[in-house]
Amino acid sequence: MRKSSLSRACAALAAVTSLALAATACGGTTKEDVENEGASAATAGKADPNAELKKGLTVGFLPKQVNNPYFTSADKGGEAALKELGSSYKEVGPSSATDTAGQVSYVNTLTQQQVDAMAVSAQDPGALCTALKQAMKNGVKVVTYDSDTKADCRNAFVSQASAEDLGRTEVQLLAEQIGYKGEIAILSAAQTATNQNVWIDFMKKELKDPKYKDVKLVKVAYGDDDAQKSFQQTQGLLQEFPDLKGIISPTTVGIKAAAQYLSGSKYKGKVRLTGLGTPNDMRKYVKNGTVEAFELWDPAKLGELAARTAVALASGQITGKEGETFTAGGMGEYTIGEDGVISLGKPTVFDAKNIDQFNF
Ligand code: RAM
Repeated sequence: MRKSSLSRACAALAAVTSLALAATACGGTTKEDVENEGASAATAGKADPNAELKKGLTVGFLPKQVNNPYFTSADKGGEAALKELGSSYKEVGPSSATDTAGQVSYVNTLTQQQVDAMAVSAQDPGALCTALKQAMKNGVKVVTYDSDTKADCRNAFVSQASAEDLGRTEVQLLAEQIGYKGEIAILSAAQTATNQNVWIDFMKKELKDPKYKDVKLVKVAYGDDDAQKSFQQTQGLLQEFPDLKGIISPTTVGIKAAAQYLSGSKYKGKVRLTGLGTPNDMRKYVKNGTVEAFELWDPAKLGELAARTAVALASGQITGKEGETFTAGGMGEYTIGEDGVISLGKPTVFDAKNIDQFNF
């Protein structure tokens, strides 16, 4: 789908003014029309697997949070891939992982700037929908990566790994370490975060297995991907539940802050900690005995796949429909799954034996 200069102007207008005003100037489109049409825009057109990859595109990355090292690595992976493909990269985004209004205005800004595609990690599943649908309606391809929105609010979601695998394996890792007995807690990111909430649902499902009958989940705390808040929440968990045996923190910011707290406390090595962290953040806590094992995928590969997906969409090779396939450069061939989900692969479990082989 090509952008007409009128639709580009309208997108710009919608982005800088209220939607209602833009709607009047652009032929009476209402907010509801945008919401309804977004769904068809998400799957419009036919894929041409032989289409050449376009060059000279601009892809905007909008992470949950710009000052988070996890997203710095992810977005650098996207930037390198775009450079290799002859396209341009830009990054915008809020500094807090709980600034959904900020994310909405960044989506509008990217639409207004007429990028060809955007890669977004959503802080909240629903909050960005109207803005993302407006973007798609104006011919901007929308890829979510890391944290999804609703399926009809984007063209495709590049997922780090199966959400079910991630949720279940984190419980398995912790249960083994505490001998399948005792109280556990979860230290999550923002309360609205799509990715963490899906993983936590699978953790709860895993805990229903009779083998965990002596394991009790006592609380889910939220550190908002803020180092200080996550540190304080860990401290609070130990105060509230002095018998706590373990914590799962499915966020790179949370697990690092929890490890920092535990390693300087009397709980070091006694209260077990696992979850999702980067090897570079966690190395010292594995070496000093605070953490035994945790997991993650390579964030740079996730960013690279998001960029390659964005370019394949903008080139018409794929539309985001289940069953379509495309070659993501050196990463090989990917097939789009149910609901437009593309899965990067399996996460890696890090422990004292292998952690020094990784540098991210
Ligand atoms: C934090 C963010 C991100 C998540 C990782 C594991 O950096 O919450 O969304 O995927 O942790």
